[in-house]
Amino acid sequence: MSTRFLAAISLLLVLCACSHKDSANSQVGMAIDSTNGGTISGTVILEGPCPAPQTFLCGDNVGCDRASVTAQHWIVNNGKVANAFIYIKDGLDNKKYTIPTSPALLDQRHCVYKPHVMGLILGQPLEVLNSDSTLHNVHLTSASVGESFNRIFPQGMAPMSSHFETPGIKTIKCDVHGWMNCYIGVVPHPFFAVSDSTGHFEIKGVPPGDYTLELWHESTTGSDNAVVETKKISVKAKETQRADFSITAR
Ligand SMILES: [Cu+2]
Repeated sequence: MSTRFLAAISLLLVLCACSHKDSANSQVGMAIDSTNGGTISGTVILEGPCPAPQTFLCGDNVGCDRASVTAQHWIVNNGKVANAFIYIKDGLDNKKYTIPTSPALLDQRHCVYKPHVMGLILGQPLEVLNSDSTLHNVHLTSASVGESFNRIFPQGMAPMSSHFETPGIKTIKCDVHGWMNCYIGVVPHPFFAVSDSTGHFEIKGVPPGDYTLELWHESTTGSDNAVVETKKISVKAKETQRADFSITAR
């Protein structure tokens, strides 16, 4: 066996080993550094009037197990806004983070989606359930080309599993019950949060650095008219950086 042949085989083995290692890394990705990472913490505050809640009568939809539904467009308590989606928009470069294999869960219960606003990491599975004794459909309406779906969801059907191909705010509707909608923020990293009923949100384990933070909140007139606010933020290791948002409803 010639020296040149052995050298070629050795080179091939090294290349194979390297490509295997890269492939493994891209699947695993980075974990959140909960020890040295910083925290972004804030409150979402409503400036100005709150849109009046819209109530829909369930009528013949006995499977909803309720008489009426109040739309979840603006949930505001003492001037603090729930259901705002806050995430790091820029500054993480191309860091790849571990994608959870456990699905993010979206339920249909009493003819509303629970949760109304949620986030997941791009590539993470989405599992949709139907806890109602009635028919729904799950209609993804604001998605990239080739990503939309519209699936019938009868009572008792097994959970539906899906995933997203692109980042962005996705809108899901039920065409059977016109008031049913929800939003899923899909981002390529784990640094996102949804404000709670007190308007509070917190994003932990953020690597030290300078970022653009973005807030998204639905409007009463559709996802094309959503409230979007950005702010620059500097995160330091092990410290909490305050990032309050004041938004106006529409
Ligand atoms: Cu429905």
